Amino acid sequence: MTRTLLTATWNFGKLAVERAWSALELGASALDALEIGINAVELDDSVQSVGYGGLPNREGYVELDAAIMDARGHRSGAVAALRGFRCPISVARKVMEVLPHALLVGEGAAEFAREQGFEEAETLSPTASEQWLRWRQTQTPPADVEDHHDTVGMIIWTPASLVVGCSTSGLKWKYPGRVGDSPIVGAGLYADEQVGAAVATGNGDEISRVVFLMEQGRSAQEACEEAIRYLMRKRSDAQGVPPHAAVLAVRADGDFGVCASYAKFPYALHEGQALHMAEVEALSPDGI
Ligand code: SD4
Repeated sequence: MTRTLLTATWNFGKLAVERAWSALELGASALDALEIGINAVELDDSVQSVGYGGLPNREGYVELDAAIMDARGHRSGAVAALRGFRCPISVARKVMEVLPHALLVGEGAAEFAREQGFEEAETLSPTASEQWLRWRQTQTPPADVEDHHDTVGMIIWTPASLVVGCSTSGLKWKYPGRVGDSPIVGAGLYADEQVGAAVATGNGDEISRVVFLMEQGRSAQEACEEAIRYLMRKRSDAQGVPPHAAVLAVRADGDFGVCASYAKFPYALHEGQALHMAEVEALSPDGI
């Protein structure tokens, strides 16, 4: 296979990259491989922050956000607060492919998914339901993402294609209708054929206040650091503690970058030879 790069967020990024890589080896397009990789995490009920198995909102409903972008043609599609479908990335892809719209939310997104023949299914797993019932006894305020952050975000680059996607159940116990950064093009993800692609994970209420830009001439690493530095500068609290956020980026020429506002952000990287798991340290607050 020609030079290829696949990268995905968090430890479950390994599963996404493995599945996507296998699909590419069998001749799948980058877009198909991306969907297959993300679907694997969405359907894994042990992942409590993505798809089936994700923790619900405060009323006990799982509301899923996902987005996909194909740099070629600068096309994108997204769904937010989608209930009743386990694979929101697939619905987001359909939005991109068949609608003249970029983002569908709530009941409109569900209606579209039904129309497109997606199967409705229970999205609240027994384990997530138990945890929600336990939380309901105490009703502690909706947690920050510190103990619950984990959007699956993936980028696939080949000399002929550049695609990016992400999928999440968002913050646990969130207010119904809350939408984070993930399905917002320019916040949760972005791709441009001439520039590159980026995908974020972390506290989406903070990330969505930042627009990730990879300017031509910067390395992917410099672009990631600039985005995280900007977030740390603008959104750190009075004690100087920054919001949790991390970003992966691949420039149009295949140059890779990663940066996080906190230590030990794990990600998966496959550059055509072997799959590596790695962890990045927090960006130093010096000079932000
Ligand atoms: C959100 N960014 O909905 C997502 C949550 C997340 O890792 O954890 N990302 O805010």
